[in-house]
Formats: sequence, C-alpha cells, structure tokens
Amino acid sequence: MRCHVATSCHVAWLLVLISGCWGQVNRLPFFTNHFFDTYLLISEDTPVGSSVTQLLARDMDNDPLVFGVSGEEASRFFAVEPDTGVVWLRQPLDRETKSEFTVEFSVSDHQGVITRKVNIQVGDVNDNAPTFHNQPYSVRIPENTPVGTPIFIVNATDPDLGAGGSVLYSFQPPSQFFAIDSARGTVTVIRELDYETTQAYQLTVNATDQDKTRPLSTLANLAIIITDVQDMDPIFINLPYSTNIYEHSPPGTTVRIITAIDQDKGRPRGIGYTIVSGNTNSIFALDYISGALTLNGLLDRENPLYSHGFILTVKGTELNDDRTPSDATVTTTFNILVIDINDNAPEFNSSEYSVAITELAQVGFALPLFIQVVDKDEGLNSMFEVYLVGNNSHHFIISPTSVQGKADIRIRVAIPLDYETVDRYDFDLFANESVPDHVGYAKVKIALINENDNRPIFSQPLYNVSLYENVTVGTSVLTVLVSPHSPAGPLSSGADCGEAPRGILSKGPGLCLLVY
Ligand SMILES: *[C@@H]1O[C@H](CO)[C@@H](O)[C@H](O)[C@H]1NC(C)=O
Ligand SMILES: *[C@@H]1O[C@H](CO)[C@@H](O)[C@H](O)[C@H]1NC(C)=O
Ligand SMILES: *[C@@H]1O[C@H](CO)[C@@H](O)[C@H](O)[C@H]1NC(C)=O
Ligand SMILES: *[C@@H]1O[C@H](CO)[C@@H](O)[C@H](O)[C@H]1NC(C)=O
Ligand SMILES: *[C@@H]1O[C@H](CO)[C@@H](O)[C@H](O)[C@H]1NC(C)=O
Ligand SMILES: *[C@@H]1O[C@H](CO)[C@@H](O)[C@H](O)[C@H]1NC(C)=O
Ligand SMILES: CC(=O)N[C@H]1CO[C@H](CO)[C@@H](O)[C@@H]1O
Repeated sequence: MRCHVATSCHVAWLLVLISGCWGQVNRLPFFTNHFFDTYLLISEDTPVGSSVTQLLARDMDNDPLVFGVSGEEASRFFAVEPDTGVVWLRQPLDRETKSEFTVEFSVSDHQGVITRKVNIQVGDVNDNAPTFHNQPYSVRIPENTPVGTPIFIVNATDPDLGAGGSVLYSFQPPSQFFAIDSARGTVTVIRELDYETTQAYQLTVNATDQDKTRPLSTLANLAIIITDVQDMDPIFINLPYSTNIYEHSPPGTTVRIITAIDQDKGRPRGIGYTIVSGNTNSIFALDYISGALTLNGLLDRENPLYSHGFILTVKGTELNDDRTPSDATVTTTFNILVIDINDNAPEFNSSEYSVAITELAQVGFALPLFIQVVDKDEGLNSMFEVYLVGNNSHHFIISPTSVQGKADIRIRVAIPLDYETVDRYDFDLFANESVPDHVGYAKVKIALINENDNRPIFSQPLYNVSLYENVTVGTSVLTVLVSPHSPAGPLSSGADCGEAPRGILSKGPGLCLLVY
C-alpha cells in the first residue's frame, strides 16, 4: 500500500495527504462479470482445452491486472490466463459425476487481491446410453404359462436429464411370443408356448433414451427357457400295426413289438402296454413293459372265431414316477391275419351214403344222394380231386371232380342199368389232395330195384293166420293167391314170407311153410 494513513498525522499532513495523494491513493479492482451474481453454465461436453469464459474486471487506477483461480479442485478443472482472464477447461466435465462447482476466482492489481466465488453449473448433454441392471437376464417358465402373464422385468436407467434420461424398451427384432412394455420393461407372454416346438428363446432388449436429436441405446440379451409340463398324450410309432401270422405257430412266438412314446420330450415318461379288446380267448399276450405281442395259445385258422383274423385294440399309458398309470393314454388298432397252412384233409359229411334206385333210371338221372365234401383250408391248400372207385364204377359219373374248398357231389347214371346183370354197387369215394395223406373217404352203396311191367299182385293186402302152438313142421299155413298175369310165367321164387313170431316160414310157390 502506497498511501498510509497515520493516526498521528497533523491536519496539515492530512491535507497534504489528501491533496497530494488524490491521484495516488490506490483503489482495488472488481469483477464485472454478471455470472458472479447468478451462475455460470458450462456444458458437460465442452472439450478440454477450450475456453469457457473470460473474467472481466475493472480497476479505477488502470493498474495492470492479474487473474487467477484458487482452490485445489477448481485448479484441476480450470486454468486462468493471468493477463487476459480467459478461463480454460483443463479436464472433462461430467454432469452425471459432478453437476456443480463453486470456484473462487481472483483478480489482483499488484497492490491488493480481490476474490469472488462463482457457482458453475455443469450443463447436461445426452452423453449416456441406458445401462441395464442385474444382468444377465434369464428366466425359466413352464410351457403352459397363460397368455398375458408377466414373466420378467428388465431395468435400465440413464443418468442423463430429461428425454435423454428417459428409457424406452423394445425387443429387437420383435418376438411373436413375448412383448415388452416399453415404459416399464415388463415382459409378458402373448402367445401360447409349446415346449415340444421350442425349448428356449433368446431375445434382444433394446433400451433407448428419448433424446430427440441423438438417442442412445443399449442392447441386452434375455434368455427365456421353457420347461416341459406333462401336457401331451403318448403316440404309437411305426404305425400302422398289421401282421400276418401262420396258424399253428408255436405259443410264445413274437408277433410284433409295439412302441409308444411320450410326446413330452423334456422328461418323457415310460409307457405301459395293454390290450383293450379283440383278444379272443386271450390268444395273444402283450408285455406291459416291452410292448412285445406274443402268441399265447393254439392258433387254428379253421376255428371260426379266428378265421377272420383279429383286430386288437391296444393301449399305451404313460406311467407316473411310481409306475402307476397316468391318464395320458393312446390307443390304436392292430390287425392280425392268420395265414392258412395245409392242416386239413377233405372230409365227407357222412361215412356212408346208400340209396336204392329203380333199374329203369335213365342215363343222366341224378341219384338222390346228398354228398357234401369240405376241405377247411384256404386257397390252394383246399384243392382236391374226387374219385368214385369200385367194380363197375363206370356205370355212374360224378361231378364235380375238381373241388376247391367245398362242393356238393352229384352221382348220375352213366349207362343203362340192369338189375339182372348187377343188382347192387359198393363203391369207395375218395377226395384226394396233392398231399399224399390228405384223403377223404366214404362208402357209396347203390341198390337197384327190380322192375316188371306186370307185377304179380296179392289177392289181399294182409294175411292174418292163427296157429295152434302144437302145430308141426311142414303144416301148410297159408296159400297166397297172386294174380296170374305175369308174362314171365309162374311166380318166381322171390316171394318172401317174412318172419313169424316163433319160427321162420320157408318159401314155396305161393306158399309159406313153417320151417321149425
Ligand atoms: C432399476 O435399477 C435402479 C438401480 O439399481 C433402481 O434404483 C430402480 O429402483 C430399479 N427399478 C426397478 C423398476 O426395479
Ligand atoms: C434401439 O431402438 C431405437 C429406437 O427404435 C433405434 O433407433 C436404435 O437403433 C436401436 N438400437 C440398436 C442398437 O439397434
Ligand atoms: C350232407 O350235406 C348235404 C348238403 O348240405 C345235406 O343235404 C345232407 O343232409 C348232409 N348229410 C349228412 C349225413 O349230414
Ligand atoms: C369186384 O369183382 C371181382 C370179380 O367179379 C370180385 O372178385 C371182387 O370181389 C369185386 N370187388 C368188390 C369190392 O365187390
Ligand atoms: C387217393 O388216396 C387213396 C388213399 O391214399 C389211394 O389209395 C388212391 O390211390 C388215391 N387215388 C388217386 C387217384 O391218387
Ligand atoms: C288177426 O286175427 C285175430 C283173431 O281173429 C285177431 O284178434 C287179430 O286182431 C287179427 N290181426 C290183424 C292185424 O288184423
Ligand atoms: C296134432 C294134434 O295133436 N293136434 C291137436 C292140437 O291141440 C288141439 C287143441 O288142444 C287139438 O284139437 C288137436 O287135435
């Protein structure tokens, strides 16, 4: 200080001082910037090295001024050019770290120093992208989660102010199965899920701020894992089930193995197999665990119950963990045809056929014999030939001779017959398959009835004779009168007296005699 005020000065001294020092008494400088009264706004994106403001001061004495900044923190951020008062930024500002400073600037005229504090506000720019919290994002939901269920919330924040700090969420690209609430980040199911189709979804969440000019965004992955629930019935595989099996296959023969699988692939359950219907006489057995269908009895195609084959209804049941049946089941039909083997010989429906016909029967006359022959096998296995064998078999003709399965055999007269030449026939009737021992056999007996144009006629229809019991052998009992018109002359010896209760009547011309 160049001018001293002495307390012991005289008035004259004082006057000298006043008059002599009027131009000499120093006055201190002062800042003229308005921001000292309000605040100084510096944008946080101001590049390091640029000037942020210039300190302005006045000194009434027009002394050269020196500007400065005080305080350790302020000195780190700001440098002041001593001569000009230009303030430089020394290191980057970040509103999100420190949004205001109180900085003390100084100005000096070499005789005195004035300091003044300014409030520096750091101005926001949208320089932060949203940040997701609590990553990674992963959620497990059961496949039967209803549509509309919220399953997850993503959370991203953005420290910027205003629109630049307000976050909107979206899926990028959008999902058909999930939606995200743009404001809240809540993820919901919007379509039915199916574990059997898709087991996991990998979604990308875009969190973007709403800055008008330069929005910033961040991506995050969201893994949604679908867990299986038992919601699918089992299915049979390798359908359709149909099999041929030879008749008389040994019991225990495996017909086929059937297989059903649980369509819930997450943790598929075991299957139990049963026959629901069609298993006539329990001829088949189905293994509950393996699904092996085996023959359980004697399979005879010629049994009418079996000849049309079998339509089994088989069922697969998903088993619970404790091996009890669940209510998830599937049924299917299993067609089994029984294939014929040649196990039957032709058979006539009687062992003997006999008939009496008049010797006058015409050639072509069909004898009233009802002969049926059957081979119960099928197709070629049931083909056979029919033969009529015996003395004079050429007197008759049979048809048909070639048979498949079943036929009614007719025997017809082949040549004119004559009682006087052959009065009876004993034939063997064979039905021979090509297999040597497959033969059907029956006897055929044909008797001829003698015919005359003028037959003898008895005088009365009934002869009633009474005899004493002491009658002797040779006693004439009865005289039978026959009309005498026979052209063949006297009555032939063919009259038959029949049998009396206690003896036999012998034949005589027109007589019956008691023989003993
Ligand atoms: C999001 O995360 C921030 C920071 O952890 C937390 O303050 C805010 O409460 C969260 N918001 C929600 C909706 O969880
Ligand atoms: C996020 O979404 C915004 C708004 O749709 C878009 O402008 C931006 O490009 C997306 N971000 C990314 C990384 O794709
Ligand atoms: C044999 O079959 C034929 C034709 O069906 C029938 O008329 C006849 O009575 C049967 N004979 C016997 C002994 O059953
Ligand atoms: C066939 O005729 C011959 C000679 O007449 C006879 O010896 C034979 O016993 C007859 N056979 C039958 C089955 O009647
Ligand atoms: C039919 O079979 C019988 C019995 O085996 C046999 O004796 C006969 O010769 C056979 N007939 C023919 C034409 O093969
Ligand atoms: C035969 O005659 C006796 C005695 O005259 C009589 O009792 C009996 O009924 C007669 N029999 C017939 C079948 O007419
Ligand atoms: C031959 C003979 O002794 N005939 C007698 C049989 O019995 C009757 C009745 O008893 C007699 O009258 C016959 O004389």
